[in-house]
Amino acid sequence: MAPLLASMLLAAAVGLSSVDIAGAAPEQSAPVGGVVPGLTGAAAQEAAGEAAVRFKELTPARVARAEADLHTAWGIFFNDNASTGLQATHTVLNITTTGGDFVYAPTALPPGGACTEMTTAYTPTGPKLWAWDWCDGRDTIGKIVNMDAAFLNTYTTTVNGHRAYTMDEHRTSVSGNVWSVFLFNYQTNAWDLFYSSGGTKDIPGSTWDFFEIYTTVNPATGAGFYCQNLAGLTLEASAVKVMQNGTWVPASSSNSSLSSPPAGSRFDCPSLTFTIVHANDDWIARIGPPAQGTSFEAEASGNTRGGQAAVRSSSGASGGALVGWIGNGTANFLQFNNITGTAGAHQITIFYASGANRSLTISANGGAATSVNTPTTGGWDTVGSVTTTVNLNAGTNILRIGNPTGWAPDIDRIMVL
Ligand SMILES: [Ca+2]
Repeated sequence: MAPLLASMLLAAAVGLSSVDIAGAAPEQSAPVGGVVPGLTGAAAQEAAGEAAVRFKELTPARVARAEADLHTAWGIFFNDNASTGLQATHTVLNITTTGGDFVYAPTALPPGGACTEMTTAYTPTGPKLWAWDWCDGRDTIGKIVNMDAAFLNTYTTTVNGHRAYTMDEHRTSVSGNVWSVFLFNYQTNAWDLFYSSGGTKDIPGSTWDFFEIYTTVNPATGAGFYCQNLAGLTLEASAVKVMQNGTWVPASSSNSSLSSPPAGSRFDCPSLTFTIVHANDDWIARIGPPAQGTSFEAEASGNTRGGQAAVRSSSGASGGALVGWIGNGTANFLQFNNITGTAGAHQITIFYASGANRSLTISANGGAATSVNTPTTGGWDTVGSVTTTVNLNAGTNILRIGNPTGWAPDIDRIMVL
């Protein structure tokens, strides 16, 4: 008993210090910070409203009513009930649904007797994140937050081109089976506590449920209302990990199972597609075609590379090359000379590789420079991305990337929308 207890305590203790996520991810050694602001108790129930009622009524009888009011879902089921934690990075969309539809993408209930199921919900009253408490018969929403501007500014960053938050739920005390959920605070670089609960879990199973809907078909379109609400948008969940024997390991076919990606029509949305980017820890749902941008390689011969800035080969980069030695003074810069666009604000996605937390500045046509944080991507040949907005003129534009005070990351390409 003693060695087992010791290993469990060790697992709980290292839960926040052994984090290892590739890409634009939280610091591995980030400390525990403050508490995520949000509603609890009766106010949480009130704020969730019908969204919570529907979720709770997920019973065989309800599913049998599928034709009139469809519920369906798809996700990972973990094999290992001895796990003591679950981590994942989840997209956040600014979506308000119509027609009474709800989309949960995803919900996360770790294996191993976890008390809390984190639910990312798109509802008729906007996007919300809440913690279901399934222990000791509470079966209630323990805490809820609106994923509004304040939330986005604090708890999200750009991961793989999408705005996303990172959660970590793990057992924080073996005694009493206490589980705590943390969100990574990108302002303080600490893990803020979202919710904590203990006791005995009283619902069966555990899952990381990527996409779950309650929808009604809109007669005007023949598809679920949500299908129109999310048209053209992408949901991604990456870096899904479970803690096994005290170590975070990616969700994989050896520790979890799933069926083949279902057809969108099963979800009353024929334009919905599911992609397993990497089994089983990286998933994408997309409704309709992705936004089409124009891509410009950093190493293209028509660009100007000032000072020490130079092309280098990189196996992970688009075109096999990127431009390094940018910044650390204004002389070392990368300049795109032929960016064509329409007048006005354009979304620019910068693809870069960096083995360290850095930043860059970007300016258009000699105008004021905007500073953009570029967190480590986990290596100098690992490409990640950040998205910013730049005002362009009609016709040809010049975009300069630099960093007057420190080194910038190595730039692979930019994509202009
Ligand atoms: Ca490139």
